[in-house]
Amino acid sequence: MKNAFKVAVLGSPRVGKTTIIDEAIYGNHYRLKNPYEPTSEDIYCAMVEYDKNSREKIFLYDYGGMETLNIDAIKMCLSFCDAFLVVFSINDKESFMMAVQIKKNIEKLKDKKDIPIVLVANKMDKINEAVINLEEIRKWVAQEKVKFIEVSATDRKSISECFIYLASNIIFLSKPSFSRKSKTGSLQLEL
Ligand SMILES: Nc1nc2c(ncn2[C@@H]2O[C@H](COP(=O)(O)OP(=O)(O)OP(=O)(O)O)[C@@H](O)[C@H]2O)c(=O)[nH]1
Ligand SMILES: [Mg+2]
Repeated sequence: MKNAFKVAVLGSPRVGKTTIIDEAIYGNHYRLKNPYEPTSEDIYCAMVEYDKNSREKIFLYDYGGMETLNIDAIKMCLSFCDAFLVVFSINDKESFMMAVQIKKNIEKLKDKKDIPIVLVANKMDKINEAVINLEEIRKWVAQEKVKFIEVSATDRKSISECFIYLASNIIFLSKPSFSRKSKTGSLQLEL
């Protein structure tokens, strides 16, 4: 088994990619309380413990939001990543269109590589401002056989579902808990 798994986090600007990662790892609401800071590119390292004696590293590649579809970036991620988190925000219709384009292009360009894609609908706490029909999206993803998770970065439990799915699909986790650590923080997630 490989000793480091790599997950690319893609989507439009401002959909909450960095906040989701930050809240999962640090849980300090920093990005929820402070002004928005666009990402250029950051890499987070999480240590996944899947039983007492076994652990795996996951690297999360947090890219700046795509204003327009960036095929080269998708190709570059496909060349080294094991999975994708594709994020959109439920109060931003364009971000959903972008997420669909990203997903389609990953599937088109992935060749025969088996690569999990998690489509993440973020900002569920802003359901009153939703501009997309979630019911239609749920039906669509069921046909597409893509994993779809509805989260709010304000709700750490919902976010953990993304990482639980990734862990169990990339690392084939079968044990009931894992911890993740980064340069400056750590987190225990109960599965
Ligand atoms: N209410 C609410 N605000 C959120 C949520 N997630 C992120 N935000 C806010 O949305 C803004 C953008 O979040 P970021 O995490 O910086 O978005 P991003 O996708 O990383 O943006 P780029 O780095 O530009 O691509 C910030 O002001 C966050 O506080 C959420 O679930 N609910
Ligand atoms: Mg960001």
